[in-house]
Amino acid sequence: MENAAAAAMDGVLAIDHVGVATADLEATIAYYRDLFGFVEVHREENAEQQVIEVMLAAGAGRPAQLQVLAALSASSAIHRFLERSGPGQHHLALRVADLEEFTVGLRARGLQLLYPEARPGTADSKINFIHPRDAGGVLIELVETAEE
Ligand code: MC0
Repeated sequence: MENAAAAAMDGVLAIDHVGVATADLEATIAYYRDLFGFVEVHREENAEQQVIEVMLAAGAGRPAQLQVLAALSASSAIHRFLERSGPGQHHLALRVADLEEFTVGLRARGLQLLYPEARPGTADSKINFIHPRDAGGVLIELVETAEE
């Protein structure tokens, strides 16, 4: 992992969400709802990623977001993750102001992103990823949310 302290990237706005992989979507949703009061705020199938994802939120202004993910097919990264590691924390999503600008900055620092171009994410967002081997074992998603 690169030590970028001397020239930190500008443009991270928030932790957008934490992704949780599961083979049992409804049981996982019920767990976070019944124990912590998370409510479902969005549900979507992402054909490109081959996932169904459900965004859960808690807190006034919904600062806490969890994205529960299940695989739609064996070609999904979520399927591979579940096979290898079982259910659990899958990725950390950082919300950035401008994904294109941010990725240009990362590439200038020699970092590789998984996709050459941003891809569609939840609720019309744009997403890209940094591989866990380049990020201390954490799959980092970068997300630019759609204009409200
Ligand atoms: C794999 N590894 C992980 C990991 N997935 N480490 C931490 N967190 C994860 N989620 C580690 C393995 O343990 C292994 O470590 C190494 O990575 C294997 O690398 P690989 O051969 O490239 O493994 P693959 O084939 O499982 O692919 C990993 C990769 C994949 C990150 C490239 O998961 C991927 O393409 N992710 C991006 C897309 C994605 O995650 N989609 C689902 C969320 P060792 O130490 O054994 O080498 S879609 C989403 O989230 C959207 C809907 C949204 O938010 O809007």
